[in-house]
Amino acid sequence: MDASFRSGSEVSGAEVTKQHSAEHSLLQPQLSVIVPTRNEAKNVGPLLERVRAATQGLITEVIFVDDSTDNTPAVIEDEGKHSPLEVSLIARPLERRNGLGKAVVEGMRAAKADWVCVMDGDLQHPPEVIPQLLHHAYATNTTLVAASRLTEGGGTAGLSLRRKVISYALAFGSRLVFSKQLRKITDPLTGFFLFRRDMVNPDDLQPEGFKILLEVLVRSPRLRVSELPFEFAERNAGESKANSNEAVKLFRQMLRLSLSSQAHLLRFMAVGLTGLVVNTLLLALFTEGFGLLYIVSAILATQGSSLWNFALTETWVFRERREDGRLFHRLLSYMTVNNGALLLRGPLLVFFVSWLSVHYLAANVLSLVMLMLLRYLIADRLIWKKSVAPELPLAPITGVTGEKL
Ligand SMILES: Nc1nc2c(ncn2[C@@H]2O[C@H](COP(=O)(O)OP(=O)(O)O)[C@@H](O)[C@H]2O)c(=O)[nH]1
Ligand SMILES: [Mg+2]
Repeated sequence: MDASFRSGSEVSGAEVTKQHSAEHSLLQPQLSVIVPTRNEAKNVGPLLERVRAATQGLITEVIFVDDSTDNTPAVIEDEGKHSPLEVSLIARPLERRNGLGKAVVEGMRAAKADWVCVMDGDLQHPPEVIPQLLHHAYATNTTLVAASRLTEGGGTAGLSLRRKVISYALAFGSRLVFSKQLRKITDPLTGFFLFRRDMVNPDDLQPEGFKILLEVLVRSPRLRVSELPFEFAERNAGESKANSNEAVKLFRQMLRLSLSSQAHLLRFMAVGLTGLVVNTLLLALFTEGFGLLYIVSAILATQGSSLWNFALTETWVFRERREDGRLFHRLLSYMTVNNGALLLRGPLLVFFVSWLSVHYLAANVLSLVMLMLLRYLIADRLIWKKSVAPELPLAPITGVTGEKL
């Protein structure tokens, strides 16, 4: 086969080399397989051959994202030329080597197919499972399928007892913390999964260390998720790069993920506190300075502090959700909600004090917190709501066995 070789810049700033086979170079791939590698020279050849055999009938590209210190990149270039698959190599320069998870994200940016599969390069993830994952995605109408070592039918034969215990414990811990996002997932730390490319935005992902799937699941709320058991095999050749540092990085990642899923609420509350100060100052100014009746001052002060809150909410709390041209509409909605909240506090106070016999000071705080949450929900769900692109149906693809998937 007359393989061509060229250097390109498909990924911004990346050193990407591509080996195109004559067969597939002009065709849009149907499946992108991302393989992060660090010193896997002996595994590249067998991996490519087994991926080729397993994905026959599909136009498949394999993207290696490499951080090796051995001759793995040279082997990838050489094997890539001889493989009928479209093989790309992102060889990361020393200064861009920032861990396995972020290597996978670079691969996602370069992927061209509708479906993306992430797998290890040491054959612990058997390539024969790839078509099963794809088949499962279509059969269950899900947009991410995780290959699980820990569910019934799966296995961890390739792990030492120590690694098994760690895997179970970390899986258990992360399912506890992210129970909502992980309710259908037994093995959130598996490195073997397949997903629809349009459902995951690489810009939203900042994984630390090894655990990329957890990051994908927590940061991609549009995904419909399922899993499939598989047997985690022995390493083919070479050595594991996992060490106890990874557990520390995982804890940091979990902390950041849980904080960031509350980030909007925390910012909204911080803005609310500054608004309280502005409100009090204006109230004093109108009453003492201009001699207005305190009720009139309170109404005016609320307009002032609401404008202040709006400016901060627009430019900080929900800054990434601003839609051009609807600023006035958002301002009007926000002022209406805040004035409405003011009207609601009276009846709410009466309800707590007279009906539930709550002390009036506690009732006051309670009503403030409740209205803050209500205002937050309205702001989050209605005024600055996240725009969601509609999910377009994908064309069915003809699979490895020729059957319609
Ligand atoms: N690009 C890249 N790949 C890595 C890095 N560390 C590990 N890998 C690859 O990620 C996959 C899983 O790593 P491995 O050491 O086998 O971890 P284990 O299976 O948990 O023991 C293998 O393909 C490694 O070559 C890294 O820092 N950068
Ligand atoms: Mg491994």
